[in-house]
Amino acid sequence: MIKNNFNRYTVTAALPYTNGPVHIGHLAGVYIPADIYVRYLRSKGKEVIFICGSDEHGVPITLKAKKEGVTPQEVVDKYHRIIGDSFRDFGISFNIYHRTSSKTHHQTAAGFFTALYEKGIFTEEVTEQYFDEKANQFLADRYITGTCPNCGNENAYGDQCEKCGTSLSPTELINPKSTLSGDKPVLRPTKNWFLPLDKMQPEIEKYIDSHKEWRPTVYGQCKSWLNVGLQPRAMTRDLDWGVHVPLEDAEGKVLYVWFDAPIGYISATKDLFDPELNQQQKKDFYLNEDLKPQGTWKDYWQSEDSKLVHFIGKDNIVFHCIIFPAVLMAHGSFKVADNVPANEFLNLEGDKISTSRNWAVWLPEYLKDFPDKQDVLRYVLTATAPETKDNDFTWKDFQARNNNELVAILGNFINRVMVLSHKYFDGKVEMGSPLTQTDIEALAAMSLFPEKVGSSIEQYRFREALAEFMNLARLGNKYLADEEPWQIIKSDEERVKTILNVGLQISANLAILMQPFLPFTAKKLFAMLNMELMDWNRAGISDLLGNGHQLNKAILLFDKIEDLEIEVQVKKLMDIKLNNEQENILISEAKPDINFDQFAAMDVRVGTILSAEKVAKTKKLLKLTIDTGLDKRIVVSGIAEYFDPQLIVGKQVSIIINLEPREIKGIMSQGMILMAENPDGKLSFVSPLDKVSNGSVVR
Ligand code: B3M
Ligand code: ZN
Repeated sequence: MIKNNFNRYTVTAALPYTNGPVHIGHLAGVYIPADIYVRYLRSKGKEVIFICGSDEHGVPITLKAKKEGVTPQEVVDKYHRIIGDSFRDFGISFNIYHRTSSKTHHQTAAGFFTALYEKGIFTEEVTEQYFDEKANQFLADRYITGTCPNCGNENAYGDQCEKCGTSLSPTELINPKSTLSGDKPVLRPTKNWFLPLDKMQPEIEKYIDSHKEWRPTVYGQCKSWLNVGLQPRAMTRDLDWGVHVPLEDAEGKVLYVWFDAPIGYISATKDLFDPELNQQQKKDFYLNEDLKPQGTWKDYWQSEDSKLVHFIGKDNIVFHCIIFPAVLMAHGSFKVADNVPANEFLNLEGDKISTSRNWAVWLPEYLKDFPDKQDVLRYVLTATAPETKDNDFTWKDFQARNNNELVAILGNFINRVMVLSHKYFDGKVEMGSPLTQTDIEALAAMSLFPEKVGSSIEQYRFREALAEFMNLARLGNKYLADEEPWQIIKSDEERVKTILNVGLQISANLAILMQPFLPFTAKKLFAMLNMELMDWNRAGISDLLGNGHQLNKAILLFDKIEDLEIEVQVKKLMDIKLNNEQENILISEAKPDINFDQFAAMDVRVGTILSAEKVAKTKKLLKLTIDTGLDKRIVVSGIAEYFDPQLIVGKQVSIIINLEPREIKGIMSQGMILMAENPDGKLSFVSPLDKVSNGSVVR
């Protein structure tokens, strides 16, 4: 189990940008693994603080404000609440969910900058930065995109390429473009303060090299950047939204969001331990007063006997493993992370989750459609977590895991033990005939699970830990199926008492071990077993429920999810995909205006296709015979790729009959069929909805 000399734990989860709700990718990538880890440590009786909050600065916020026509403060106030509520609703058990627009954070982040400035850490440089003349502002971070010099991704941002994770400066982008005006920006001189990561490389390298136990994806990415060589990075920006640079000659400049945001973990910890926090602040920061951490904020950030773990997504590795540690090392009074178990990305139905394309399962919407099924989502997102590679969430798999694992294995076992205990012994825990060898082996096997599950959690292998947990439920099911109490109740009641006793002890152990993964279900199970919540250290014991213990009523812990519920979700996503395709399609520009006479000169009639055949040696042409109501004529039309000649005979079409005849492939064509061309190139006939006479005038 936990073999180390840490007395307390500081666990942080990446601060989500408050530019939109959180979705299943956030939960899978960061917040569920972090919550499992923290709940486990608390269950082990460890001193833990779980820190998070809203990342309220940076260009994502100001872009959203511009898009919604509101102020950045209004954006962050709106989404801080939405996100904080979602985390609460899904049982993400932060001690505090803080926010970087808070006074404490501005003071703390500015204080960090001043401390480094006064130590002469920063280099002050006037450099050429990209400027958008139309928008009249400098272009930092997500205000500018271009091609990543490292991997060729054409949508890299001015500070980072999300595809390969590399940290960038705008001037490193190839073919830079302003995201405000779309124009090619110009270069203008401006002063900023740089963190000399190049000079700090030896110290940073020593730190990274001391953590070969980190996930290979994390350690490997850090080493690849170190091998390329770290570059100085500007820690200030020419922006107006953020923490103002606390210097005289820094008008109109704020701290780089990735300088200030990780310091948000420290600001949040300060407020967590601030006894002067008022009710409004406690509410705004989602302060969990049921959790009463001991000590002071410094115990968690400035003493080596506290373990610091950052839970993040892979696109945040450079900031948490290189830049933030460099800032902390430069400051000198803070410890740096002991581990950074970054997850890869979760895709949705085979496509990358995207806020801008609304390609996501948003948490508020999930809860509306699946109220009281938070644990089902927690279970599925843990079982399919992208711990070592990107993974895919599908609604079919969601339904399958609920029905075939939670209902059929875990729920079924507990329900059978509970129902039989009530049916045969009025819900009392009884001990009948002595334990058999099989019973002893089952209980012995059960006693190994706390270590098996716990050890995987401590190594940040949460998928494996959950699978081990489910193996205990499988063990219970097998034990019951082998012992068949329902078969022998008439012949050997004393034996059945013992069998159900063993089954109940396994159920009680499942309740303890499920707490980190399925906190809502654990609560229901403890209530059903009429047990108080128990810590991990009680797990493995085979008499958690003493003889005579009275169980409460049996309730179903999980229920089946029907096909229709899933079809609704899949249809919702397909509609989003279709809508995106429609939006992305470039509708051709309108032609110049004409006057009425020009329009009236065209003579368009309804006609019927009498015959159709392919024109020899062509791919696209059909030779049609059309009854125009005035005559029967030949028209050659470029629709062969879209229509089978046999299937369009008898179809009514709109035809221009006074178009000058043209010879096409040796055939005299007398007119033109009107077709609607979808932006994706697909053709459709322009026909009257109802059957009309041939020769009817289209006006
Ligand atoms: N706001 C999350 C992101 O990159 C970023 C994390 C900050 S953690 C200090 O989406
Ligand atoms: Zn890249």
